[in-house]
Amino acid sequence: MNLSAVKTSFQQSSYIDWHLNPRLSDSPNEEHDGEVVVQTAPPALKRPPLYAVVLLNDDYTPMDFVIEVLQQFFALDFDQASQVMLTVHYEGKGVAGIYPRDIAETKANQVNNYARAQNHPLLCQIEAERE
Ligand code: TYC
Repeated sequence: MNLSAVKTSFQQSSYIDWHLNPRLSDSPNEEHDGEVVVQTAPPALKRPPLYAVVLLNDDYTPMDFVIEVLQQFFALDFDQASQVMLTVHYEGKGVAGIYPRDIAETKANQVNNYARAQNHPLLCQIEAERE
């Protein structure tokens, strides 16, 4: 069987997928010899709403531990982590990172669980970002 015979038998088989069919068109309302032509709509994509993962200050969690957490769970380098830790220490709270909801919730839970496991009162919460 040569290539064109293979193509013909493929087109005649039920394996051909409708969106691969060369009769389908990108331009709207086209008619080809009375055949109905289907146009696929572009997918409507929206950015997911974002949430800030926020660390809260307390009087007992060691500064070194907060810096370690920020490096470990939020991929900050030492200088960035120190900045965020000091913002929390002096202003009461600070943003560790901004993510879609599921990721923000997971990170906040991981931090809270890790802090509890190490017997520190450090608290992490998520806050919806303004659109
Ligand atoms: N205030 C703490 C201290 O003086 C340090 C600290 C920083 C605690 C940030 C929590 O999220 C925090 N040891």
